[in-house]
Amino acid sequence: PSTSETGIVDVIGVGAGFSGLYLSHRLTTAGWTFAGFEAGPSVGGTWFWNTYPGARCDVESIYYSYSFDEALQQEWTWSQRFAPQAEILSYINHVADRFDLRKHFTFDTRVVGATWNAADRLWEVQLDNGETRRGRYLISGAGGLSTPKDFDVPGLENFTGLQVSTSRWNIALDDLAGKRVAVIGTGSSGVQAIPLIAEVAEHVTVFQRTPNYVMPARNADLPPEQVAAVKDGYPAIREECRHSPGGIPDRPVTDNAFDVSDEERRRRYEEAYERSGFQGVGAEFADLLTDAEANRTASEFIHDKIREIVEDPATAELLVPRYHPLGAKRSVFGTDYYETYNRPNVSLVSLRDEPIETMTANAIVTSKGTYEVDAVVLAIGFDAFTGPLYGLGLTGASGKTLQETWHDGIRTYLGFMTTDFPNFFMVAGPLSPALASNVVVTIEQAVDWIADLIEHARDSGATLIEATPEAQNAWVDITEGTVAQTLYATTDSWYRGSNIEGKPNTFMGYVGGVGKYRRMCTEIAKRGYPGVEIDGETQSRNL
Ligand code: NA7
Repeated sequence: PSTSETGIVDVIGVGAGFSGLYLSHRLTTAGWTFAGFEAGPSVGGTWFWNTYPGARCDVESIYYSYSFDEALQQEWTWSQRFAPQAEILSYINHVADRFDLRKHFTFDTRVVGATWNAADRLWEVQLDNGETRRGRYLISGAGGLSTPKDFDVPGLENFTGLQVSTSRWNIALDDLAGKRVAVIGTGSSGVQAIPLIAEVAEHVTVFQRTPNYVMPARNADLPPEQVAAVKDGYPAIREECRHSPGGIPDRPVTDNAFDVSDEERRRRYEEAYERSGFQGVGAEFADLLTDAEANRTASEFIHDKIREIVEDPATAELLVPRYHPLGAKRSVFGTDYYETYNRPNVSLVSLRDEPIETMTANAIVTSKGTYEVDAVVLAIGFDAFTGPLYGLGLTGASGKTLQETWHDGIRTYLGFMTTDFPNFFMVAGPLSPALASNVVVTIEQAVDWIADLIEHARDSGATLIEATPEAQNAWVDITEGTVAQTLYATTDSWYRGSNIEGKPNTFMGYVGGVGKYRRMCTEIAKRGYPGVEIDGETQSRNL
């Protein structure tokens, strides 16, 4: 039925970033009616909002891009190994124009509520403009890192100087020129921004809570020969990414850290450090993410690099990441990050030694001192995965909200669905490989799998799809069992919600690899969707 006849659209989509745009393309091509809503004024999602200085993706652009259209990947040319935010955003705009996708979305409009109407088998979706829309299916492409964490710095409301956050950057870098700037937070965002802010500011004081392992990104212009070779080989390269552990071409290693001599290990780490990226030091031996002693060799290699680069020994010791093993929290890739601490106008405050007590109109007050500043840059991270999903205000079949349903832990089937929320799907949702992969690969696979499932239902005239609790429990066991074998299990991080007070302690990703995950999902589809109830009929219960 067309929307105009019934007021019911087949699919309501949330978000016009990498997920929502491909979703709109895939579904409308297959004949579904689709109404997308995007909170921002334009396409881009994460790459629309995160415009802070130095913002770029740390997955190489030749891989961090869509693979669904051969002509698109032949025509688009990336300028750098790690394209800056502005270039990724123009790519997304190019895709939106090329496939005429903007017409599927209403911009500046946020989904703020969604209630399952069991009698009519549809979602009633409330928008922040007061309207309600009705859709058979509701599919979230709201992103994993799209809800900024609350600004939980004590006394921030007292500060009257310039205040800006990396995730909603709305000033020019030059607005910080000649100013005394505080940067709070040293995750990927802070690490990318700090060196550039230091170039214009009078002084930068970095307030660091937990030091991270920052490895040199080694960004560079892409030579035309490499671009040509990649384009020639694109279909094969994309296929390799889809079946790889991380969504980038695999660099298989089979030997363990202690299989080689100390000297040989060091030589290998040096080489890996030059190569950089997710296949750098943290991936040089097979057991680095599973064996703490093996990991220590890689972690200490980075510790030594920091001590070599940073001239002031006291500052170097504060920057040495000693609270977690390399890779157990998101690794960070930077450009001149540690070198920046050798500048006379940059200083470091360790919040572990002197926590922030409050702020005044023009200063940050720690337990040990008062730091007068003209501007505060917050780089304090996101309420990952659940932030954007809870923001949709979902109420499921039993009348409970998603937040209530997941109160004791996040539960999904394959990251796509969650029991009690029929006809609701997530692209790159929690317990999918999203957080441990080149997310564009995970997004395309999710959209294709969800589209195939709803087409399968349509073919048999079915209108109700829900994951069974048994299948969901089995998937949660698989994700937990997989992560338990790794050092991720030993470390607090946004990966498991530890950065948000009161958030359930669930590791939010499947870390068994995108290739293995894809095989499981494909097999499930082939076998007629065991674990999924279609029109009240449970498909075979074996996972
Ligand atoms: P992250 O990686 O969550 O980093 C946030 C940083 O801010 C981290 O250093 C935090 O320290 C620090 N933080 C958070 N809250 C506070 C408060 N209240 N006071 C002081 N310091 C604080 O976010 P990013 O935006 O950098 O990166 C997110 C992801 O984007 C990244 O992992 C990539 O996947 C891309 P903590 O470590 O919690 O002690």
